[in-house]
Amino acid sequence: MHNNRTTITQFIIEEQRHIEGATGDFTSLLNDVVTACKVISNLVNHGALIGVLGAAGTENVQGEDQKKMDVISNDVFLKTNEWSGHLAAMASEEMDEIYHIPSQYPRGKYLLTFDPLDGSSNIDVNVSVGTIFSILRCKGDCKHPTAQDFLQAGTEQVCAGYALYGPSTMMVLTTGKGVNGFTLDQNIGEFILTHPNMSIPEETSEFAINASNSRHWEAPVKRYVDECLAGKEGARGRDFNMRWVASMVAEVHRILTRGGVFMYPVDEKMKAKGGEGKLRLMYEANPMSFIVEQAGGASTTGRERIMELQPKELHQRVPVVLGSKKEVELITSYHND
Ligand code: AHM
Ligand code: MG
Repeated sequence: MHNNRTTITQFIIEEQRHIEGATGDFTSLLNDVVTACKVISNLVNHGALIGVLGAAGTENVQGEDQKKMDVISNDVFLKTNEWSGHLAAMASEEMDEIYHIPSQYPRGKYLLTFDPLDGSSNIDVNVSVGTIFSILRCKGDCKHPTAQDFLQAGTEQVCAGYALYGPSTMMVLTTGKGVNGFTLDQNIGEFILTHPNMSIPEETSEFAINASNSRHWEAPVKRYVDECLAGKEGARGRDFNMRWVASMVAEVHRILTRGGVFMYPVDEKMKAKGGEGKLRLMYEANPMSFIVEQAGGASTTGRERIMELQPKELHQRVPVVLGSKKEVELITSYHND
């Protein structure tokens, strides 16, 4: 039974064989990203036993308190990926500026962006967290990259993926040819293909939104949620279920598994402060949109397709509505009414 299992390495190499002119650089880069996620998975698993829970006592560029594991996982990602020669630079939710590859290592043609520990408010309560990453091509001067080189629309992504540190550790990936899920076999230290060709059902009766913000919501969001809550007796004519894990990776994984819609919209409170949303375009919204679209779902800001946005700055935030296609289209139509 164990002989015909496909490891993630085998899967990536076999995919590469179909790409004319592929040098193996991308395959090797992706392998390092996988290794970084395995290291983070191991740290998260050991938690309090190795003293990695709790606050770091620092803030990130957005003024959010960092957890110890935010800082540690960021470092794991940098150290695991800086030496290979495949990257021109990296950018992370947890770092103010882009990370230049140290001078002792060669520089390559790819850019890596990541949220090393998404949903980290969950880490101390032992609820699922994850890592989100995206790979872009460096189109400028790869020897001297700047933040500007990262400002590419989501449609330019070469690869996006996430690792989910839940009851089991999973890796879900797309390179633009569908979405595949792998489960970490802890005994052999390899991700095994367990969820080939993941696809999101078009329709759903499950939504996810942080309802504690409801008094600040814009009218279209209120309308959608009210109609869901009205259930069978309301405009939708059926009952809806609600979930909120506060861990985008876990929410997207649920949607890839059984459908649903996830929203972190812009609201009046954010707008009053000049804000445009909570989630970050480069580290969260774009990679997740790529995955969701590749699985047959849709992803918008409520108004426009996220993947087509031209990023203005590295740490830009955007409203996010993603998941089952028909529901996302409905919510988007309410905004554009
Ligand atoms: P983080 O990257 O700092 O962990 O924040 C992003 C997270 C998402 O995973 C999640 O969807 C959202 O923030 C939860 O926000 P809230 O605490 O407002 O419910
Ligand atoms: Mg995050």
